[in-house]
Amino acid sequence: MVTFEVKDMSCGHCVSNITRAVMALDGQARVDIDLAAHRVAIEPAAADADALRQAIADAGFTPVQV
Ligand SMILES: [Cu+2]
Repeated sequence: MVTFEVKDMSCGHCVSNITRAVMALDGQARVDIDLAAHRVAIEPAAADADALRQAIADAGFTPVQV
């Protein structure tokens, strides 16, 4: 499990953008997002933590691994 705090994730649109970015990188990943807590928890199938962080950053967000 790889968990990020994403403080600039603020609405459902952000949630779907982040989910799409992660799934584009790793189509078998499980993504669990808690919008209120600004937490993105990912159970990757193939991608490593740094690739996941980069994919979320490329989608326009600021992920910090926790
Ligand atoms: Cu948003």
